[in-house]
Amino acid sequence: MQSERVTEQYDENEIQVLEGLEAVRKRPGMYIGSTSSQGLHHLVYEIVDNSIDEVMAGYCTHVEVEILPGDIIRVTDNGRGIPVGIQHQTGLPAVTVVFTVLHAGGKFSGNGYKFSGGLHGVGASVVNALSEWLEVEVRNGGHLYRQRFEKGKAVADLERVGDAQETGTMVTFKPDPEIFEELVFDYEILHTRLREEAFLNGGVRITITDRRGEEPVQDTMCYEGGIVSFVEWIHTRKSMDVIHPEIIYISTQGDNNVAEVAMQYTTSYSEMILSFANNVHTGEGGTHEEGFKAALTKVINDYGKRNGLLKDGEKLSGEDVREGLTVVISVKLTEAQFEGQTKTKLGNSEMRSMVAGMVTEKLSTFFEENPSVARTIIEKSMTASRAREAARKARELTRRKSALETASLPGKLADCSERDNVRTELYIVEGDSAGGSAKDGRDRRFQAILPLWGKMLNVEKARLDKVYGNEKLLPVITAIGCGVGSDLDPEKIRYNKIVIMADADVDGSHIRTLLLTFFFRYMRPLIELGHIYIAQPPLFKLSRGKQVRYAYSDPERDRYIAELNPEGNGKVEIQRYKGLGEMDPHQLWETTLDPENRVMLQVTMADAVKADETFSILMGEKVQPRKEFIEQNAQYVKNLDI
Ligand code: TTJ
Repeated sequence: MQSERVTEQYDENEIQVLEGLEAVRKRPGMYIGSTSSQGLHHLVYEIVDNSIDEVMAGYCTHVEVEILPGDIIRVTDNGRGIPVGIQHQTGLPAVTVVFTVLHAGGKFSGNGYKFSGGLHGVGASVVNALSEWLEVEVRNGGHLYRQRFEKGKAVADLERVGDAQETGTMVTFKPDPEIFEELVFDYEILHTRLREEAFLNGGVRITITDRRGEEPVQDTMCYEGGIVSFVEWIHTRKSMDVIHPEIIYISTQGDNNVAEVAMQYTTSYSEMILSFANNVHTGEGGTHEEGFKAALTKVINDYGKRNGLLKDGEKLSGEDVREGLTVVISVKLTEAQFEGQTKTKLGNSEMRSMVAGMVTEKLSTFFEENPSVARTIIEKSMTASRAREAARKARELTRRKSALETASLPGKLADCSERDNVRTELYIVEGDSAGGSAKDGRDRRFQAILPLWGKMLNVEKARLDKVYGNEKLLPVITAIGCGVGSDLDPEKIRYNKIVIMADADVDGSHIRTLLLTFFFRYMRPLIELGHIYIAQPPLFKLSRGKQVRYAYSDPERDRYIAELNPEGNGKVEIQRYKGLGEMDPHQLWETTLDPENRVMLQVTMADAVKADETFSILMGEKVQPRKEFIEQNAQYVKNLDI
C-alpha cells in the first residue's frame, strides 16, 4: 500500500502546540475535572461529542463505541470524516490540528457546527494529550488516512494508507496510566450516557459494545421519538402510572437556537425535570428550566381561571403544577454559557424567554385543543394544592397545640401497656358507646382505643372541610405521636397498626373517608408504609344452639344459614348488627379485635386517593357531583369495605 507524506516539516506553530498539550498533562484536572474514574469516562464523552456534532449537522446517522480488551476505547462514525486538507495557519492537515491544538475543535473556533456540545469544550486534543497512544482513521474522498499519536505527540505524519468507499471517522485510544488513577471503564456508565445522547438526538443509532469479556456485550439505541421516547422510557422503567395517555411535545426554532419540551404527568407526588443544553445535562438547571417553570405555572393558572376551574383568588403554585410531572427540556444554541458550581447551569438569558414564550403559546394551544387532558392536569394540581395547604394548617395547629400543653396524650385514649411499637395497635373508634365496648373487649397489653367523637351531626359534616382546623383531630395526631405534615417522622409512630373502626353505614363511611383523607393529606407516609387499616365488623350473627357464625356480607350470611341448618328444619337465629354499639365487649373482641379471627383491610394509596376524591366531591362547591355521589353512596360503601 502506498503511503503519502502530507506535511514536510514541523514548524513553529507545532512547537507551541506541543507546549499546549504539555500543560494539559501537567494539570489534567483543569481540563477534564479529575483523573478519577469520572475523568476517565469523560474522555469518551469528549470524543463521542465530536461525532454527535456531525449528527446534529445532519451528516451522520450511526455512532459506535467499543470497549476493547485492555480498556482501549474505539469510537467510529459514518459522518463526512475529519478534513485532511492542509490548514493554512499551521501548514498541517486539519485532522492533525484537531488532535494537537488545544481548543481547536468545539465551540472555540468556527468549525462549521452550529451547536457544539462538550461540558468543558476542550475537545479531542485533550483526550490525545492524556492518552498513552491514540490513532485516528479518516475515510473521505475515496481514501483512507491514518495517523498515530503518543502522549499527544504525532509519532508520524498523516498517511494515506488505502482506499475507502464510505466516509467516516474512527478514533482509538488508550488512556495513559501515568495520568489516570482508574483505568477500567464501566459499561453501565457509558451505556447510560450514550442512551441519553440517543434520546437527545432522535433517530441516531448509537451502538455500545463491550469486547473485554469472552462474549461481547452489546446494545444498540435508536429512538425515533427523541425526547418523547425519553419520557416514555422513564415511565416504563420506573413503572410509573400516567394520568393522561399522550406525551405532550412542543418545540420551536430560532435562527441560532432550538428548544423542545416533552412532558407527561404521572400519579407520583414528586417532579422530575431533566434539562439539557447542547446535549449536556444541566443538573443545576438554568435559564431554560426557569423559563419553562414560570410559563407552566402561568399557563395552568390562566387556563384554570378561563374555564372556571379555579375560583377568584385561587392560585396554584409552581410546586402544585409540577407534582407528578416528568419533563425533558432540551435546547441547542450557538454559544452556550455554562455556570454554577459544577458548570452545569445554563446562563444564556435569551433561553429563558425563548422557552417561556414557546410554552406559553404552544401549551395554551394544546390545552385548548385537548380540554380533557387540561382538566386532568389541573385537577391533579388542585389536589396537590389542597394537600399542601392542609399540611400547612396542620403544622400550625400542632405547633400551637404543643405550645399550649406539652404533647400530653389525649384524655380519651385508653392506651395499651406495651411501649414497644412492634405489635401495638391503635383503634380509632367512631362513637362513645362502641368506644366503651372496645375498651372492655380489647387485649389491653397491645391494643389501645381512641373513641373519636359521637355520631356526627349533619351540620357538622358541612364544616368538615375545616376539620383540619378542627380540634377533634388533634387527639389522633397526639395519640399516633409521630407529628404531621412535613414534620412527620414515621419512626416515632407509637403503634404498628392504626385501625379505623366505624359502622358499615353511610355515617361510618363518611368518617372513614374523612380519616383516610386526613391520613392521605397529612400523614401520607403512614399509608405508604402500610400502617393504616380498616376494621371489618360483621353484619350478622347467626346462631343455632351453641354454634355461632359471623357473616360479613349477605352471601356469607346465606351460606352460613345453609351450613348451620343442613336439614332445613331446625331454626337459625339471625341477628343483624346495625352498629358497633350493639355488640357487647366479648362479641367485639371475637369478631373485630382478636387477631386470630378478625377481618381487617390494609389501606393502600389507591384507597386513599379514592377517599380524597370522594372527600373533595362531598365538600366541594358543586352540587351535581355531590348529588351523584350520594346516589351512588351505597355502592361506594361496598367498594371501600370489601
Ligand atoms: C467538519 O466539517 C467538514 C466535514 O467534516 C466535519 C467533521 O469534522 N466531521 C467529523 C468529525 N465527523 N466525525 C468527527 C470526529 C469523530 C471522532 C470519533 C472524533 C473526532 C475528534 C471527530
